[in-house]
Amino acid sequence: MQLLASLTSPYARKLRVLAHELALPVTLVETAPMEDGPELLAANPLGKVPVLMLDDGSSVVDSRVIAAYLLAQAPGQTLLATAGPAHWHGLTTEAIADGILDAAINLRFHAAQGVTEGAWPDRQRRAIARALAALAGRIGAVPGYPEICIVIACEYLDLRFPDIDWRAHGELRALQAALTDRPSLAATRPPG
Ligand SMILES: N[C@@H](CCC(=O)N[C@@H](CS)C(=O)NCC(=O)O)C(=O)O
Repeated sequence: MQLLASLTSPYARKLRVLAHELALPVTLVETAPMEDGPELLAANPLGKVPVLMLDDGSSVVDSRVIAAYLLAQAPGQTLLATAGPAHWHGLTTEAIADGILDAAINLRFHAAQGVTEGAWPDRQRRAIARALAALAGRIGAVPGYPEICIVIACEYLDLRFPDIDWRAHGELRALQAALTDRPSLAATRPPG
């Protein structure tokens, strides 16, 4: 399997961590989405990364769908409950963490056009603040995939929005500190 992704994509990082954790044969193919390369557009009409290319030539798009696919390749995995309330709780945690990424990337695109203040950026920042507070209350006793998603979102804020003080939430600070040396996370940290 090949993962079309950039090294800084936080969505792709979730999947690179999963591949590492589950010892799945996933090769990273560095792909810059904004270049609109023909391989990417053929695999994902949305022109976004990450995309997982399967060995039969078909593609799986969107990080949450790809994550579900990778988890399904590892029967017996313990990173995400496979059914029941814990399953839906975990997926909801992932969705909230992804929502932080969505809002942060939205802020970046607007900033690139000179829009850093006003109703829309303020709305994104409020969403990030609420989501961080919510995630602080959703951390499970045994860190798994949902907790990995939380750490990836927090570290992405460090990379792009260091002014957003997610460490004000002691639970998030403790989680990131506990997971920082986990090999899968250490191996996928974005370059500077
Ligand atoms: N919901 C998508 C979001 C993916 C996404 O926004 N990726 C960014 C890179 S981090 C991208 O490809 N942006 C290019 C674009 O929006 O055109 C996912 O979870 O995979």
